[in-house]
Amino acid sequence: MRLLDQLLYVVVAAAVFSLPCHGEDKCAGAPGIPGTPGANGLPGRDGRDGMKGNPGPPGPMGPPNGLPGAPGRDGLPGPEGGKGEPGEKGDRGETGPQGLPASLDPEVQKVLRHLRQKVLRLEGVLALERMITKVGDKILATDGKEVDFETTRQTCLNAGGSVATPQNEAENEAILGIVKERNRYAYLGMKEGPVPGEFLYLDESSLNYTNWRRYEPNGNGAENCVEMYTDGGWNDKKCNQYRLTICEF
Ligand code: MAN
Ligand code: CA
Repeated sequence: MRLLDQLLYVVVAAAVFSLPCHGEDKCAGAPGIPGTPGANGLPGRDGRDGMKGNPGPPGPMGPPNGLPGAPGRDGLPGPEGGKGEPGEKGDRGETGPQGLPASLDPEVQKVLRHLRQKVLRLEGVLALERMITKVGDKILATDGKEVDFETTRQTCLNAGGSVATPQNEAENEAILGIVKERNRYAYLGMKEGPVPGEFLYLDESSLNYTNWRRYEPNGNGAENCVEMYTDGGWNDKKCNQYRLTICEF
């Protein structure tokens, strides 16, 4: 390319040399010979780095008996394990928000009305079948068995009640109804206390109603239990007799 430039130069110069002077007063002199081309400039700056090449092929296999390679990566997680032992009981939580008192809660009252109605219906059925006797807030019932006093006490306790204990005339009459119906004497829920002739309820409190038969109690410490006769009168009696079990609930 540079050679071509020089050649062009020479040709142009020759053409200019050969130009005739067209009879003017003054004629321009012939142009001079162009000077020699200057020396080459300094080399340019280095270009920018090229892009990173692709990774090279794997290297050749190492010699046998070489050192073991680094451990491989972790495998996939295994299946879920079984349920663990229950943890310890946590701390008690904070107190919840204050609710309405049950007496003012219409929902609670509605449930209670329904429950009371159901219980009354069931009691009606049981009374009709003569399985229970209602007197005041008490319910009386017998299993028809005749056993000693301790067994009577245990039977009533196991049933969630206690030995029938007349505390007023109405209760005495209600128990009497069962005694007459079965035509069997029954032990009552009372026992002789430390003072002979003084009888107490089974919780050891004093009697607030009595219906002793004439001349009773007469055991004077030898008859520690109380039975009801078929006329409703009471007699102090030994505790090992077999008497009709009547419980109250
Ligand atoms: C028997 C017993 C006594 C009772 C008298 C009444 O001896 O039952 O407890 O007092 O009869 O006559
Ligand atoms: Ca007696």
